[in-house]
Amino acid sequence: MGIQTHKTFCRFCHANCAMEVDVENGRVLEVRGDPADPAFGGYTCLKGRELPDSHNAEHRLKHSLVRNAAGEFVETPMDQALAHVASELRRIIDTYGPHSVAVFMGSGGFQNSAAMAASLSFTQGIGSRNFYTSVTLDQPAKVFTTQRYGKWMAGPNTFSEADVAMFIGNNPIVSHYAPVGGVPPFSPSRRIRDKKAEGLKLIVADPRESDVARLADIYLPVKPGEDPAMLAGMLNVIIEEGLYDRNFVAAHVDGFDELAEAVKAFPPQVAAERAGLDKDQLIAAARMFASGSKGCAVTGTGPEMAGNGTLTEYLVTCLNTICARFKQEGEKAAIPGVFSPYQTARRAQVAPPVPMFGAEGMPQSRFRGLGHLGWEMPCNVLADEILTPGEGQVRALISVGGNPVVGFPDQAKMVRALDDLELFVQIDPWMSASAKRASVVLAPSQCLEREDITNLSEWWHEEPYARYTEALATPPGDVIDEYEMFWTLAHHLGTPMNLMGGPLPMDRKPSKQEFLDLATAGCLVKPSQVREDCRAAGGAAVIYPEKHPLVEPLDEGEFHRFDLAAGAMPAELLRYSSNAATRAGFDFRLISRRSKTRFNSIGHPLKKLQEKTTTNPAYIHPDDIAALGLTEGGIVEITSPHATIHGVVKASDKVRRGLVSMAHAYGDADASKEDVRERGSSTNRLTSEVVDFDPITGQSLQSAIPVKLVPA
Ligand SMILES: Nc1nc2c(c(=O)[nH]1)N[C@H]1C(S)=C(S)[C@@H](COP(=O)(O)OP(=O)(O)OC[C@H]3O[C@@H](n4cnc5c(=O)[nH]c(N)nc54)[C@H](O)[C@@H]3O)O[C@H]1N2
Ligand SMILES: Nc1nc2c(c(=O)[nH]1)N[C@H]1C(S)=C(S)[C@@H](COP(=O)(O)OP(=O)(O)OC[C@H]3O[C@@H](n4cnc5c(=O)[nH]c(N)nc54)[C@H](O)[C@@H]3O)O[C@H]1N2
Ligand code: SF4
Ligand SMILES: [Mo]
Repeated sequence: MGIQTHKTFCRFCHANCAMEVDVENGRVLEVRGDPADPAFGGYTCLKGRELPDSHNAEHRLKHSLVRNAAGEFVETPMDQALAHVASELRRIIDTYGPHSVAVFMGSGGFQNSAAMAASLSFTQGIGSRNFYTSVTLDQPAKVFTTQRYGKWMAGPNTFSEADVAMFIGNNPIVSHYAPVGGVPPFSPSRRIRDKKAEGLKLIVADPRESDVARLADIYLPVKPGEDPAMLAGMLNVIIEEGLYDRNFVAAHVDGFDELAEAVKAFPPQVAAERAGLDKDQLIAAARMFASGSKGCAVTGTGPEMAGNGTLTEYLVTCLNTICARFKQEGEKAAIPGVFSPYQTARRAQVAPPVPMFGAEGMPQSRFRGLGHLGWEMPCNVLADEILTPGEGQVRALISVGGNPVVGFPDQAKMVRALDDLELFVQIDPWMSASAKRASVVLAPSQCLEREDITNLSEWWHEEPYARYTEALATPPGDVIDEYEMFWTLAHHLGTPMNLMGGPLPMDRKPSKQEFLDLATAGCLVKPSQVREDCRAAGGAAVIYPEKHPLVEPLDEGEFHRFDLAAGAMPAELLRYSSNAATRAGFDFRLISRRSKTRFNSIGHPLKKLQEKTTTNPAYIHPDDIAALGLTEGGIVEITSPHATIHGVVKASDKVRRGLVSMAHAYGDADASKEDVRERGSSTNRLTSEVVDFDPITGQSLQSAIPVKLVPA
């Protein structure tokens, strides 16, 4: 057959970079960026370029594994493994009721365009409230805040039209992640440089001088966890100096006076001191942000995980709201979202409120007053739901592309919980830290062996850009797509799967195209149509300019306003102002960062990525290294009030003093000082979701963790 070249897109991460792939006899030979793609222009990163190794690796799981009576894994044909899982689920549901089955979709699951709809509809179909995703380990406050304090139906200003931008604990050059309004992940560094050449003013707040901080006009080295002081100080300046949009506030915003009163507790001197900043820099940042005409403040994971995530997100919402950083009538809607089923028009007004955590009638967990966020339970109750006897105790868990052993807070407790389950099914192409503890490991196909659409990445595309890729490589062994696994389980159990467009057929397995059409019903262009159009374009992306929704005028009959004084806000700011976050004896803070060579725990088995690093170094300021008697390349013992881990010391003058900056999702439950160079360690061993957590979302402290450091 010879070598064939196809156009497709990467699914190692959510960015979905446009790629060309060379395939011979169904085997992936090489991938490279597609220079002809209008959004990506040939851009890829070193993780995506390892897709061939990922698909072809010898030790990839090509068959499913089921534990026998002696506790050993036995290679089992997929249909038998699924029948076994279904019969175990039936027994558990019959014994304990439907809530005893939990499903967790992690970041490896999100990369399959059908897995979210499949796993959610499966869980709802069996009648369980216990559906979890990594969104609640990640940035639940963003979801909560936009719904609670007001969501502009037409969307925010986009990065391409901005003349000012502020990135708070977000490093898109490495993470390829930003909320809408931040920089899209298509060649992010070049995009920021180009915008700066056009005059963009960039403010970055991060306790370490991150990759993106090096491009900033104003860099604010904020103390971890003290973003609320910095933001309240900026709001204080903007309100005192009258730099906000008075007309917009009068027309659309309630609660402004309460906000203005609350930020009086943070005059610049007080705010700067608490946040560890220079007062004049803070004032300059406030003026720079407010003097722009378009452009948003956005946050990444850092400040959300640093203890006051909801308060931080709320203050960022206030900044964007009082400066009116939104799309206006007659403009194109911020993000067209070709595959997103939009039920509502994109109007120049605030959307009706959506019930969120704690709202009456929403499913509740048994812990800490936490309940459903949208349709999912927060991850930080899962270990307790498994370990605590009583009505609703979780006895079976299906994890699709998640890695609870390294991704969740309190590693030791999560491991106890997983080991306590009657059935733990891990859907994973690798013998990951979690797969090792499973009762059944189901081996999925990998991305180039699947059909997929770009629904995960489309919230970054300012144009109606869409793709449908064919399956281009032949799956080895006995592996199938995750949506087929959930369908087969539901088929065995006799339970329904209802998608956006109605029920899936359960008497015959639907094709992926049929599944995707139903899952996105009501979207701008159906996946089956995009598939045809992409085929006609030789597999390339298609842009549908005529489908771009325009922002419609305000509808007086459906009028809503932002409410900046709803719920716990701004009272939380006053609580924060009188509460200094100190922990006697733990004078350092461990802050999270992303590893360039891994996507969370994805990529550990790949050779070229291992050649770059096998550990997650502990980055520490050289003066702290000297003061603590540590040595570059030596091992540091890192102790929180909860536990101890080890790290390989790496000097970095980009990190503020008093900090250690480390990536998560390395190591394993049994990783130790002896193998920290080969495996790295799990920062989540240091955390506890019942000791340090956001009072509103339950988000655990996964950054700004109090620690002490000693040479090991
Ligand atoms: N301390 C601390 N903790 C954190 C964070 C932090 O910054 N600091 N970040 C949090 C965030 S933002 C997130 S999103 C979570 C992530 O937490 P999780 O989603 O639980 O963890 P991942 O490491 O992404 O798990 C990915 C799993 O998918 C598997 N996998 C790889 N390829 C495939 C595939 O093609 N198909 C399938 N089915 N599986 C595949 C991998 O082997 C791995 O087991 O961690 C959170 N935890
Ligand atoms: N290469 C790679 N890319 C990834 C991932 C990966 O593991 N590797 N993970 C993916 C996932 S799941 C997600 S959710 C996204 C996340 O995307 P981002 O949020 O952009 O993730 P980071 O690059 O860790 O950037 C977070 C920044 O917050 C800073 N920070 C830490 N604590 C604080 C604080 O208290 N305040 C402030 N202001 N800053 C703080 C850190 O120093 C860091 O620079 O990235 C995704 N992309
Ligand atoms: S940024 Fe993400 S999608 Fe793009 S090549 Fe890297 S891993 Fe793949
Ligand atoms: Mo994430």
